[in-house]
Amino acid sequence: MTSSNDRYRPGYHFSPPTGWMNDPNGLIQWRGRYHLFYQHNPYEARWGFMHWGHAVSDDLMHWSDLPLALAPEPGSPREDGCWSGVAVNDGGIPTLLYTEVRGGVQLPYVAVGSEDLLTWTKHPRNPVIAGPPEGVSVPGFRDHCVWHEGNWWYQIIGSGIAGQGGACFLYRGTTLLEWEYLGPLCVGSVGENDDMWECPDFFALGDRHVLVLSPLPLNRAVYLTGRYESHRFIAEASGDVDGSHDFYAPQSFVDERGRRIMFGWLREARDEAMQLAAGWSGAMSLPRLITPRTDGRVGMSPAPEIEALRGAHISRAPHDLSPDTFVPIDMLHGDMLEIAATIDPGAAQQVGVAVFVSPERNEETHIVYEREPGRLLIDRTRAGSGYADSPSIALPLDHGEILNLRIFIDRSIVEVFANGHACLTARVYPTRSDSDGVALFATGGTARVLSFDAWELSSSMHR
Ligand code: DQQ
Repeated sequence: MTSSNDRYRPGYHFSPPTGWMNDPNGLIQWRGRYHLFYQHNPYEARWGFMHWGHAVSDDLMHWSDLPLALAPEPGSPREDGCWSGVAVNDGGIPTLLYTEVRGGVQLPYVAVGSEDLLTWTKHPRNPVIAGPPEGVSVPGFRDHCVWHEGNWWYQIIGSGIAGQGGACFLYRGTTLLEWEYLGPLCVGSVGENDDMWECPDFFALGDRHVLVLSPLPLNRAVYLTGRYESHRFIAEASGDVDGSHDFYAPQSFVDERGRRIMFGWLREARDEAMQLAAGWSGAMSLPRLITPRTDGRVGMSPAPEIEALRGAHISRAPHDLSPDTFVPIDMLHGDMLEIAATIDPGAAQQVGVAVFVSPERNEETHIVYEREPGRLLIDRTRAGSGYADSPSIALPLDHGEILNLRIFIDRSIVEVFANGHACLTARVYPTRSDSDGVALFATGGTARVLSFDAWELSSSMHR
């Protein structure tokens, strides 16, 4: 199989031209155009020999591949290379801050770009920080978030402190080449027994600050919200960026319109042999708008640019869903769809949408709201050939609150946005060519569908 004829290759979520992709890196809008860099092994669909891949878009949706941006030193072992980092505008000079791994040692590096962002030169003064803070035993020292405030550049680097949990170390400098250590921005556990906080992303949102983390061994993305005072972050609340392990290592940036936009890595949920045979691995989430909310949660919704991909449309008038019914939506078939539904769960214990449904229902994937315990889940136990579990996220609805779903399916991706704040993603691999139906269902009581719209979405990859 080549990478181009794989039925699981997404049509409108970005995936690498060939080989392996993981974390989004260096997200920036530069001279009007959106640039997406990413962790990339161009040689095979497996992690290693890490380069930075590069793609560009005018609208966050249609991406064109550009030449590799960063490469490991020639002859490097698999574990060495150019790991995650960010892009900043340093007084008009595009600059990357990232982790270069040499001989297994993780080092903060700077690379300076040409005006067109096509050529990157590793700075002769690298590494710009010699190593982790003195006297601290750390499991890793990698991944960067950099911002400008007053006359200073600040950056945090992901790490951990033995016996205390994950950690972000905070630095400050007048240039991007010299950094003074200020202490830990934050230390602790978000999951159980956090060891290492990967890919920290720290920003102001409304009247609070948000620290997005990818902690190990939890291995999925979470956020803390709280106060940033005297170079310390005091967490007051937490939440999931996405309920699934299939979404990891997100990074956000602010575009020229002032919108905070996040991408995350959608890793595969099929075994390595299948990824190697397919010749590609990994996709990006849709761009997510990150917004403040009055309930303390972090708001997340798909960037409206997705609507430009909409084609044929169907809708259904409001109607009841009787208990224990499964109602196929006639005329709605496909593997690249957007579905928008508002549903009053009423007396139902479960209500939801089934996608990738085969005619005899021996393959199907369910997106389910469960009243008790108040959660959204994606049941992929009969989805096809990939992992057969049911990732979930808490979604407690207040009395009378309406379930508001935006569901995006894209060949092997199900990405769900619920009620403006709960996101849940799953990779699925239906095996039958006719697993393309959509249905509504309810159990345990009657629910009412208040609105139902679906669109075919077109492909957005320029290759
Ligand atoms: N991936 C990168 C690291 C990061 C991890 C290496 C998260 O920089 O910590 O590919 O997926």
